[in-house]
Formats: sequence, structure tokens, C-alpha cells
Amino acid sequence: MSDITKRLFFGLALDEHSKTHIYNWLTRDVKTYRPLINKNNLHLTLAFLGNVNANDEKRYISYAEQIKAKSFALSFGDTGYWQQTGIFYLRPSGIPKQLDMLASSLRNKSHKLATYHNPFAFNPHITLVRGAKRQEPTVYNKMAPLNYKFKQFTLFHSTRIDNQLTYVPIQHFSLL
Ligand code: 3AM
Repeated sequence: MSDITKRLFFGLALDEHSKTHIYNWLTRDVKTYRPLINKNNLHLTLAFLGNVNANDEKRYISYAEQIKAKSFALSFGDTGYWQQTGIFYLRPSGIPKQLDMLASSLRNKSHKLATYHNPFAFNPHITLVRGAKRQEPTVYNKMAPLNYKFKQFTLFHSTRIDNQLTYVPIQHFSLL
């Protein structure tokens, strides 16, 4: 049974109102030759965990349940672009230390359980478009700022449903 694995990651989910705010701007004010990310998949990744078996999934859940991290607010409005991966994203205007500490502890756990060793520094972002390597998306008007207080984080299963990449929440964990 432990041979069956799931692709998992910890992330920050957004509510419907915020996803609509982002998506309305994205469809109205951004031009790109690549498809936009599915609206339901908008999120901020804290730690990618790789392919995880059932035992390690339980270990991740127990670990996350005992984390005592404070809630924090992020403000989004600015975009960024990584040419190498063609990822176009929203980035927070600042990185509170609570966010940095939360991501570090989750990423360290994946190193300890050896399901995934993240080679890059944590760089918080909300992916909007992937694979746009040939041309950076054009922003006609900046997004009106979105301020969001994160009161929980989530373990997600990254899977395909009806051939669509879908991030299914497995469990939410409260922030203080
Ligand atoms: O959408 P973002 O960039 O937040 O890119 C994947 C996505 O992040 C990332 O995990 C999130 C949920 O799928 N991801 C997927 N495969 C990855 C890998 N091999 C990865 N991150 C690092 N290494």
C-alpha cells in the first residue's frame, strides 16, 4: 500500500472573492499567448513535497497539526516573470517573517522525510500563467491591490480530474 503515492504540496488557499478579483483583472488586463491558470487553482505554494506515500502523508499531517504559527496578511498587486520557466505571477509587496518561518519549517520537513529536496530559496508567488517562455505576458493595467489575511494553510493533492490539473485540499491547518 505504501507504494501508492500522491503528489502533495502545502500552500495557501484563497477565497472565492479573491480568486474572482484576480481572475477578472487577468482576463481583462493581461494579454498572453499561453492559457491562463485555471481560476480554481490560484494559490500560493509554501512547500512542494514531491510524490508521497500514505505513511509519509500521515507524518506530514501530524507535523502540520502541531505547528504554532501566527496568521499574517499579504498584499498583492505587483507581477513578476521568470523567463526560464515562463512563469508569470503575482508577488506579495512584502514577506512577513511568519510566512517565511512557516514555509521554512514545511520545506525542512520535506528534506527530513526525504520526499523532496527543494533546490531553490522560497520565493512566494501566485502563478497566473505557465510556460510563456517565448514572450512575457503584457499587463495593460495593474491589478487593484488585494489584501488578504491568511488564517490557515492547506495540504493539497495535485492530481488530474477529467484530464484537468486540479489541486484537491486534503486538510486545512489553523494559524494562530
Ligand atoms: O504554481 P506554483 O509555482 O506555486 O510549480 C508547481 C506549483 O507551484 C510546484 O508545486 C506547485 C503545485 O504543483 N511544483 C511542481 N513540481 C515541482 C517540482 N518538481 C514543483 N516545485 C518544485 N519542484
